[in-house]
Amino acid sequence: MFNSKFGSIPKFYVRAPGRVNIIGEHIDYCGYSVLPMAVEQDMLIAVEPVKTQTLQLANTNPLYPDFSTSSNNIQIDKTKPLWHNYFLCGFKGIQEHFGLSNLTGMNCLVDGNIPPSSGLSSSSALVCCAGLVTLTVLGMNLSKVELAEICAKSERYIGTEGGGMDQSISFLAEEGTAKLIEFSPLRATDVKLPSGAVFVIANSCVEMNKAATSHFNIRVMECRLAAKLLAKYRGLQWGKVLRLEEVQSKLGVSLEEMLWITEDALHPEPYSPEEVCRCLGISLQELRTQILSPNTQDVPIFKLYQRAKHVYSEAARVLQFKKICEEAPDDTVQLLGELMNQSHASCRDMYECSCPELDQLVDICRKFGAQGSRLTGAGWGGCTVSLVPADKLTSFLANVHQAYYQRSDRNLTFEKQSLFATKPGGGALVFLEA
Ligand code: ADP
Ligand code: NG1
Repeated sequence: MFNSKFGSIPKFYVRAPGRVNIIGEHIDYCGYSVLPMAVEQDMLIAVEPVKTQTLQLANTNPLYPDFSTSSNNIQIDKTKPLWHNYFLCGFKGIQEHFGLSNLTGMNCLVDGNIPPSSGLSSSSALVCCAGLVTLTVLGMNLSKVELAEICAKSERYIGTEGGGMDQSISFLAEEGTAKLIEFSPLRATDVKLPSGAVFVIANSCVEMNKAATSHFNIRVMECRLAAKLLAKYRGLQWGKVLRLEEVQSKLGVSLEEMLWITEDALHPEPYSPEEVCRCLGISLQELRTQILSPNTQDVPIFKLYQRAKHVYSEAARVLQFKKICEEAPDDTVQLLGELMNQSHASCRDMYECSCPELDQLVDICRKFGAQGSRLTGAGWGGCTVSLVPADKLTSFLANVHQAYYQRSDRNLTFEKQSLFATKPGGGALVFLEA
């Protein structure tokens, strides 16, 4: 296909994987650690550097049209998350890191098999893959941590205010182990998953593109406002506080204490923008221009109590999950499953990032033998991850297939990528011709 598109052959190939987040949802952008693993599915790009300053992109999937631009005038349209814009995020991130305004051109053919908009990070895999392609064309070197940080920052050019989980695991993943990803400074620690059980991904087949809606950024902004109100309540300099984790570290208290402080400082009724302004002593204009993102300026209510409660409790569950994996008691699988179930309940009730199909799929997975099941990734659609005892795997897959995917009222086209067991996969790689 490369040959028929560009009339030449690729000089090298780059792959970057998607991921499944086992536990720790919507807390990376609040500064808290998360526990993902890379999946086998990935983005693969065939590349030929060229002497002209033209960047030509093609895709093996006809859903994604060809695109061409000058490599020294990269424009990323935040209002339309077209596929090539994700490539441009990675490209621009590396270009800016090295302070280059003129880059050589390249021909690229992209091939991806991560289900899009399903919580398995197809977008970040594309951004990371494009970043590594650009680095390789330039003949420069960066550490995996630097690459992950650059790509996390540059994916925000698409308009979403994500944390760094997806880009970090795409670069730092290693086959056979999940990772605890910690931020500021970014680091990844192996987490040995229990033997005797497998993680199964099931796609609800409801797609949710983060950049095309404001759901995701509203949550980021609610957490930001909650952090500011909590900081102000406890007499901290709240102006520069952006993340809930900063409040905890500045106060030097435990996550459990942060839950009590949230109870005291915030009320469960939604906050209007006017009330937020009164609490912080700022004008509506300041709230809009100095705190909120462009696509959240007209949000009528903010649920600060619920979001903060989710974040602090989910951050604690991640640490408990890791501890149980390390200590490996006899009932490890049951204990991990309970934490996953609690995580789903908190995502559904406090963070409101589930949807009826995901809730139903989680129930079906539990009914047919999962010790724990939860939505994974941003939510509002996409996939669930379930912890299933290995001896129940075959019957689990058959029963879930029948109960969720074969219902005539659902009209789903079931594909192999919709329901599968997964193991921790390796991170991004460059394949050079010998
Ligand atoms: P995810 O949770 O998978 O990261 P997003 O909604 O953030 O979902 O991003 C999905 C977008 O990523 C798609 O709309 C598309 O623009 C891009 N994308 C995903 N897979 C591919 C692919 N194989 N080729 C090109 N672009 C892709
Ligand atoms: P996905 O599942 O790729 O939409 C998003 C964010 C993550 C994280 C999760 C929720 C991006 C690129 N990714 O992931 O950083 O916040 O949601 O845990 O914004």
